[in-house]
Amino acid sequence: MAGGDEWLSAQLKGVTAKFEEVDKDKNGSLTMMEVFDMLKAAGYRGRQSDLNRVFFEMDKNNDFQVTKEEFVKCFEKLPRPSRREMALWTAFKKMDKDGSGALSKKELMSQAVFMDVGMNDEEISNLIDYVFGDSDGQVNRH
Ligand SMILES: [Ca+2]
Ligand SMILES: [Ca+2]
Repeated sequence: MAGGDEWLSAQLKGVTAKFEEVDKDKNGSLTMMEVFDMLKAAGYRGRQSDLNRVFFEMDKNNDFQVTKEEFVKCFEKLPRPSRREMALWTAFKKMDKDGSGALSKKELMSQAVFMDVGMNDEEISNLIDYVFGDSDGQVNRH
């Protein structure tokens, strides 16, 4: 599937789940429902058809189960900026406790500098702009 990996990386932006946490019934593989729950818990608001597609992109051998191997492979493919983006999303979700979906960029940066992402303030600022879009200093969840 051409461009599938890039598309998948974009869909999984903000997902930081561990396989063991996603595998709710601890049977060593993920069902479609378990994958959907993971995405929704991460704030994913895609259409059902996109959720389906995420699952099948992860399920490489099409047996309707995502094994740990398939899961890990999928996340290993995420390029490094996506991992940084994920760290930002995690910080964003932590701070946005009231679920308003908006934080000031300054607030987000004050949180971000405490994270071990190996970036200076300017890089973090640029990344925030890249991930969330710069809208007059307010950061809004998509
Ligand atoms: Ca399971
Ligand atoms: Ca599979």
